[in-house]
Amino acid sequence: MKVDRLWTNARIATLDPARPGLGIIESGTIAAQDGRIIWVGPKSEQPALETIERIDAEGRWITPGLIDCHTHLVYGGNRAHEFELRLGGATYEEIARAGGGILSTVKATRAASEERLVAQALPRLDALLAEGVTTVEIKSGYGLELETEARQLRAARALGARRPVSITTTFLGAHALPPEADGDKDKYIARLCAQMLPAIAAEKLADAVDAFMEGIAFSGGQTARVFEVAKRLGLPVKLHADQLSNLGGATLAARYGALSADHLEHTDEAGAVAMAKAGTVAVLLPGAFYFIRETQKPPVDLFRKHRTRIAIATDSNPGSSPLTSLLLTMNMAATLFRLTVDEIIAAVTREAAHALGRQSEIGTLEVGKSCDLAIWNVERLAELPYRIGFNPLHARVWRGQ
Ligand code: DI6
Ligand code: FE
Repeated sequence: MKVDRLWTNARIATLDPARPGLGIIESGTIAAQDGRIIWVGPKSEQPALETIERIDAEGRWITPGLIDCHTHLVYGGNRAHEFELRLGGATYEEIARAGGGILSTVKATRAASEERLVAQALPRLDALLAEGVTTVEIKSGYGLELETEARQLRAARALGARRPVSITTTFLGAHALPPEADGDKDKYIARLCAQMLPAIAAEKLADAVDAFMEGIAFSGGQTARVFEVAKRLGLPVKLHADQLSNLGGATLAARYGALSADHLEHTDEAGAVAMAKAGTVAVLLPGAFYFIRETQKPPVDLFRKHRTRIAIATDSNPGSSPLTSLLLTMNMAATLFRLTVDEIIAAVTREAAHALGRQSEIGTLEVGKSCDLAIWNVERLAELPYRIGFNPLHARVWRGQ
C-alpha cells in the first residue's frame, strides 16, 4: 500500500467508539493518503506501507485534532472597558443603559468591514490553533440585521481560507434584540424568519442555526418559530439553553432534534433525558460560567446517568467568555465541573464532532476520517487538563499536513 505520510512510534488515543475508553493504542502507527487516514493501529499489525514521508513520533501522544464546537470568534471591538467598569463596581444594567453590553459589540461589528472582522479574529483563531485545534465553529449574532449577519458569516468562512483549519458557521440572528426593534421581539423574529434566515440559507452562509432562549433574549415560542424555518430550509439547529434560568430549553432543543444544547447550568432531569433520546449533545461552557461568576453548575451527574453526550467549548465571545484557550477550558471543565480526564478528552474531540453533526468526518482517528491530529509532549493525557496556562503541543496536523 502506498501512502503520503506515516506517523510511527506513537501512543494514540483514537477515540474509536469500537475500542474501550479513549481507544488507546500503545506503540501505534497512523498512515494518511490525500488528507485521510487510511490505516491506524498497533505497529505489530501494520501492513507493508510504502511511504513518501515517515515521521517518528518518538513515543509522543497523538489525539484527534481538537474541536472548538461553540465560539463567537468574529466580532468588532472588545469589552475590556466594560470589564474595568464592572471591577469598579458598575452593574451589567448600568453598563447596558450606558450603551454597553452586547449592543456595544453589535455597534462595533456593524461598523467593521469584512476584512477588518477577519483581521480582528485572526489572532484569536491563531491562539486556538496553537493548542492543536483543527476545527472551529463560529457563530454570527452581532449584526442582528441581514447585511452584518451575512458579513460576519463570510468573515468566518474567509478565516478558513486564511489558515489550515476547518470552519463551520452558525447563524445566530436570534441572539439579542437589535436597538431599532423598539422592544418588539415577535416582530424581529418574524423578520428573521421571513427574510434574514432564508437569505442566509440561499447564500449557503450557515451550516446550522442557533438561538439564545432566555428571559433576556427569546422565548420558547419565538425559538420554535426560528427552528421551524431552519428545518424547512434543511438546516440543523442548536440552542443556547438554560444558561441563566430553566425555561425548558434543553427539552425544546431535543424536540427539534438539535445537534446540541449549550450552557445548560439550569437544565433538569427531563431535559437531560430528552437530549439523550434525541442524540442532542450537551455542550458545557465553563469559560462563561467562570467569567460571569455563575454558581449554578450544569447537571453533569444527570448527563452521565442518562448517557447524554457531553462536549465542552470555549464560547469565545467579548461579553461572557473572552477565552481563546481550549486547554484552559479543559482545565476548567475538570476543576469547576468535575469532568474526568476521559470525559474531557472526548468532549473536545469525538463528542464535539457530534455537536457539529460532523462525526462521520472528524473527531476520532479511524480509517476514512480526515487526518487531523494533535501531537503532544506529555507522558499522560491527564497533563492536558491538568496544566494551567502551559501548552504542550508538539505538532498539529490538518488534513494530513
Ligand atoms: N450567551 C452569552 O453568555 C453570550 N451570548 C449568549 O448567547 C453573551 C454575549 C455577549 O455578551 O456578547
Ligand atoms: Fe455562546
